[in-house]
Amino acid sequence: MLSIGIAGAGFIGRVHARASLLAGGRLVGAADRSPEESRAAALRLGAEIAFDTAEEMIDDPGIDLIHICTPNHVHALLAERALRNGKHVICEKPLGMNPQEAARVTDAAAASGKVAAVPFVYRFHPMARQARAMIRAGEVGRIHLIHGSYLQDWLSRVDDFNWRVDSSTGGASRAFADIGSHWCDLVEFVSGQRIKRVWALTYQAFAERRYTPDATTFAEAAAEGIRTAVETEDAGVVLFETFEGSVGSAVISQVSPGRKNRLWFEIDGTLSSVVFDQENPEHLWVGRRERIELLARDPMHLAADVAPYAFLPAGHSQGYQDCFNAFVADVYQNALGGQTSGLPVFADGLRAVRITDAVMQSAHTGDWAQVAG
Ligand code: SOE
Repeated sequence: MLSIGIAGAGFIGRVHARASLLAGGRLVGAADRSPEESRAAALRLGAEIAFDTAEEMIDDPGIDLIHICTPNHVHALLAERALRNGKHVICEKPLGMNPQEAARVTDAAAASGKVAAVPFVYRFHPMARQARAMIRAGEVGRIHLIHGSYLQDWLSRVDDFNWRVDSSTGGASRAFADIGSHWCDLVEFVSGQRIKRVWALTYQAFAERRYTPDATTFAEAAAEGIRTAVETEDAGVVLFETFEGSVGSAVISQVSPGRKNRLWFEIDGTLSSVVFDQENPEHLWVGRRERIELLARDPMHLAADVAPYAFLPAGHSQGYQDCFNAFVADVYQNALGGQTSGLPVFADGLRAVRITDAVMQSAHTGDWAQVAG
């Protein structure tokens, strides 16, 4: 049994905690922004010990694996410290505030021999993996186009608040670093292709937002907040070309009313097209000249290496938390010496930071930007 520590107890920290418990982790420690918030976090997550600081928890020899669920600006710092202390690490994206930081922590992970993963959990939707299996089996043919969007609306009002809006805690990019990274990771994982270069525009819905860094609720922020200039983007539109010669586009937005967590892609090939919608993950749309099919997630009819991720019978829907549960279970299995397929590791986290960096470069220069590495 792995002894676990979770740094950060917001929405995603709670998702990690549930997944960890289900994966057989012993939730030994929790840490948050202050000793009193750590005590509240330990209670909320069901951890045995509330550590005054994340650093203290990471240094504790009784902990085997750290989940880093803090604001972005300390991800690399805490991940490097955990690796130096001989811990396995799950670090939320982005892996670093820039490619240099992300590369440094990726190198540290490689040198450590520890499991170091990033929760690109949409890889664990069975029907996304089924699309990948169909592509690998040649059923889609040569890929022409990869396109889609990832749309949310939780920042669509001027008074919506989150630490991600502030570049000092979230980084230079917000919408693309936060969710465009998921979209790119998923379509590269499913298609087996890699983005070579990008041309991008970013968009800001509001030049100012009313928020205060210490507010913990939207209402608080809106009531007490002051109008502050916003440096990060609310949306982005990206064109891209892959090394394999396909072309594609993506619209990334956190200001699209009514879209809650709508990651959607279509991959069109010489033989067929496949469409996956994260908000309706129980099906995969498959288009052919002669007919259209809607494949249901049925463990009896999935590719052999996909079926294990469809752990409920057809009609018993699997969703977002199930993806996290499968991801954490695979990380723990690897940490205990096992082997799994398709685990998103720090090298994938570095790739996401490099793609984000190219998008921001292109948006700034107005030219195409090559994706490093
Ligand atoms: C907010 O945009 C968020 O929670 C992201 O941070 C997650 O990575 C994404 O999976 C859902 O939306």
